[in-house]
Amino acid sequence: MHDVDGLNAGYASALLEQYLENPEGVPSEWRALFESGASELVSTHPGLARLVELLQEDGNGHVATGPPPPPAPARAAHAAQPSPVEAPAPAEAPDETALAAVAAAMALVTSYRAYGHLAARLDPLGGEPVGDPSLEPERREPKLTPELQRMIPADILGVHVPGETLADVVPQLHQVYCGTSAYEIEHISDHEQRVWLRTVIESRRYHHTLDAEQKRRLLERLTEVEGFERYLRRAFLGQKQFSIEGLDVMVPMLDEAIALSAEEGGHEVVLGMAHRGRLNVLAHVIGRPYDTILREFEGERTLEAVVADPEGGTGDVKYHLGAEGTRRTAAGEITVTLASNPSHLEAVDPVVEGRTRAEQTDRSTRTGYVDSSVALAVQIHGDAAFPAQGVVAETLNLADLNGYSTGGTLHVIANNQIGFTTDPADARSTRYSSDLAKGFDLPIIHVNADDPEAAISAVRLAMAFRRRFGTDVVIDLVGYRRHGHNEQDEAAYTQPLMASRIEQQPSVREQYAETLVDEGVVSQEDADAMSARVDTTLKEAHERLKTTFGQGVPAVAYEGRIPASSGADVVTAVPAERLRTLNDELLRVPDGFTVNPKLARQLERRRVTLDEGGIDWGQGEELAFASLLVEGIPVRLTGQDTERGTFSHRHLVLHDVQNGQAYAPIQNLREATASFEIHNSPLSEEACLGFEYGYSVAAPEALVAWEAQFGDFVNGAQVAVDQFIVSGLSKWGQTSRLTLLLPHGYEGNGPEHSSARLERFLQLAAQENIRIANCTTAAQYFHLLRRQALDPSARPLVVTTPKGLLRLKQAASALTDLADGGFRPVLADPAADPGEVRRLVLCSGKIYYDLAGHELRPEARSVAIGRLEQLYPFPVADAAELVGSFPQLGEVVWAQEEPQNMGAWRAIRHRLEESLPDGVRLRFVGRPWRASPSEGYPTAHLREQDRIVREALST
Ligand SMILES: Cc1ncc(C[n+]2csc(CCOP(=O)(O)OP(=O)(O)O)c2C)c(N)n1
Repeated sequence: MHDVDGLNAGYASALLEQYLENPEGVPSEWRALFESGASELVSTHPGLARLVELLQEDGNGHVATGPPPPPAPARAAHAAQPSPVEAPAPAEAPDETALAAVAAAMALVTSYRAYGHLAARLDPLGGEPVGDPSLEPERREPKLTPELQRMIPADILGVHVPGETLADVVPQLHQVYCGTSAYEIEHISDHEQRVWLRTVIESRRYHHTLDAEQKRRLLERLTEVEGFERYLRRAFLGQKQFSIEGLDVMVPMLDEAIALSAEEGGHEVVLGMAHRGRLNVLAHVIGRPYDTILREFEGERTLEAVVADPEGGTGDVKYHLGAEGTRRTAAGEITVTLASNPSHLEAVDPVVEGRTRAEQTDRSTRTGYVDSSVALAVQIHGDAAFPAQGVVAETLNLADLNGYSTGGTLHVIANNQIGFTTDPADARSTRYSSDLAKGFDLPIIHVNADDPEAAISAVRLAMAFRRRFGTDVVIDLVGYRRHGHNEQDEAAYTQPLMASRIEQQPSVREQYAETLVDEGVVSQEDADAMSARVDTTLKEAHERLKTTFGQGVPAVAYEGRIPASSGADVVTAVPAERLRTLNDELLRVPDGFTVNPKLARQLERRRVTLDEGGIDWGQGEELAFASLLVEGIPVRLTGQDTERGTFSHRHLVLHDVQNGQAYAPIQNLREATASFEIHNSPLSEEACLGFEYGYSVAAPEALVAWEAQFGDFVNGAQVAVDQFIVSGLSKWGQTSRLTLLLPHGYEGNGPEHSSARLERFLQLAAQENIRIANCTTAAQYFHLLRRQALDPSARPLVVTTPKGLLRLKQAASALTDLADGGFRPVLADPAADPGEVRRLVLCSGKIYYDLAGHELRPEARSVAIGRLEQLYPFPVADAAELVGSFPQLGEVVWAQEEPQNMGAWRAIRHRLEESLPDGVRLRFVGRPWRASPSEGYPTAHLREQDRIVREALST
């Protein structure tokens, strides 16, 4: 039996607590002790011994038990009944009674920690909390009557609130866990995090007590926030402003997060948010002058105020625009960036993470050095959007991954208890908007938005948690929406009771002013004067603005806008000697590192290809990357299974067969002066592509590439493509050199492993917003990648990449192809005799090899086969030159594998027509109009492929 002589009270109570939480979690001898009887334990613990004495004095140790009262009725629509209270059987002997009472007390403490939030006063509109029977001492078994509570010593309970006995502790726990702040922490699987959170929450370590000056400043801030919205509403009746009112405290909360980030040495805060309160954040958190915002409102009324975009962009509505500002804090200056975002709620989440990660990464080192204290990501979510938009979950899943972590994001749910006109009961299947975050082990702090001091404390706790554990944390800021969804909506149509309740609700500024007047911190006159000052400032800014009308408005200079270029002047060839050196290094592993022998044989082939030819796709790619690294251009490549490559063609990361250790020769090039980041991504498209977009925007000097497993899957990231990649330049003047690698080609693998939906990218291409290429040789790919990295004009690039061609001999290249020349947007037919050619078959991508290798090809001497390697911007001059090089030309055939309603045809048909000399016909050959991209049966595929090629070549 266990020797309990050395038993220490704290240890015993910790074990008992653990035992009550999870009996299997304590050592077996202790379990036996707890289960077998209490006397030994009681005799060793002074607190327990004292309790036994008290019980004995109280009358033989009998504790009132009796049947538990009936459960409280559920008061919320989706109130789930908590698990029944478990308590030990009634005890007779004082020892056992003592232990049972302590167990009940501990279970009560545990309930406060786990379910206290259910009884918290979180709703500023006074909604009653659902409560929980497990929080009621008298429903415990044995009943924790006030008398018994006074007998149970606090020190045995492992709590961090002050008090001598349970009777002192209960109200303290109630205040901590059921006040205007509440916590969900008990789901966290990391014991250290759980214990840390309990300790700091109960000891109120981050509970911020403001001095008089701080209170006054907070009131001033709330006055500015409210005054701004009120002024806009008065001056621009009915214009959309998506007022923050009801969640006003969000602004001082952001102030606090920014100040704390600066204190921790941060130099940037990257903020993502939707429409709600955005103008207020722009004005007060980013520091955009009032007149610039007022100008946009005026712009809706008078063209005089409109800023024409000099480069033909569409611009965007004012509550989507990003901005950057510098904030002065006690710890120094810090940059605050608000990311531009589309209407698509939460789509900006991964973009913010990518931007933050780029800010945190030093790209001058081999693998990139990430310091998460440098930048902080802050995401503000809507309460309807957070649980319902899948990209939120995808983004949360990035948080702790090697290639994606930003060391903890501060999430704030701007919870106004409504989504447009939709009530929570129709918006989510969970109790709280924040519940998704529980699955990611994140602590959740709920706070009533009408208690500004509690809201500030929530930020302090959240930031301390981030600093300590480097993981995400969620604040669910529970407020309301003072007006309709926007200023044109009438909330009373759909939520009449809530709307009339809100009408009665004094604003947070009014309430706080009253509190401070009561506390003697400010006088009512002071508080009124604050409001008047804010109003005057806005009026004056507005008047000043009006005097500028008609004077010609200076055009907004879009930061980062770089005019497009053809990239023709960029030198992409690399001297042969340098390529040889790099190639040798790419094949080098440290002594003692054992490469898989089968793979080693494949890699060895790469040694001879520089002399003998046969540089394949993977080798061309790694030589492009390596050559950039020694030129000081950082590269980041991510995607599903990208380290090896979906088609096992890349192998940039090797794994020692003996010990599994990974080694990437490309991260160990002697002369590299920039980082090579490579990561297998999680199985997400939307968040991963959004992340890389954000990264590429913040790292304009780097080549950032994202690879789809198959191109077909990129449409899972369609929002990132439509709303950011192709339109960001036009809307926000924001572009990048993000590169999408999309495996594409008809090889009989069915409707979902054939098409990257080239047609969609072509449809979205305009005003030189992106580049689209579909190249056919390793050398073309090599030059394309280098051009993309080196072109001073940045644009996203979409590359449809091959599968079968990865190893096709004819698609491989020789060293001279890399060492000379550059990317060619059009490839002519080397075998054709121009004088003889009557038909030009033009195609793009893999079908070229089907045509060139077909049995009919040698006979078809009047046919030339040209390749369009760049589809957008359409190479007008090169295409015209090719067409014009055949004097006898009678027709041009556009041949494609894709159905007629897909592929490149419909987007480039007019381009081809424009390039045709008089009398030359244009004809389409390919799959007919189809609802699905390709056949599901390999034999049907082969037949169709053969038909297309025959039709193109038959004369
Ligand atoms: C992906 C997407 N679907 C639908 C909408 C249309 N919409 C705009 S605001 C809104 C309600 C959002 O509610 P919530 O997330 O709670 O934010 P709130 O407006 O209440 O601040 C909806 C459905 C949208 N913007 N984005």
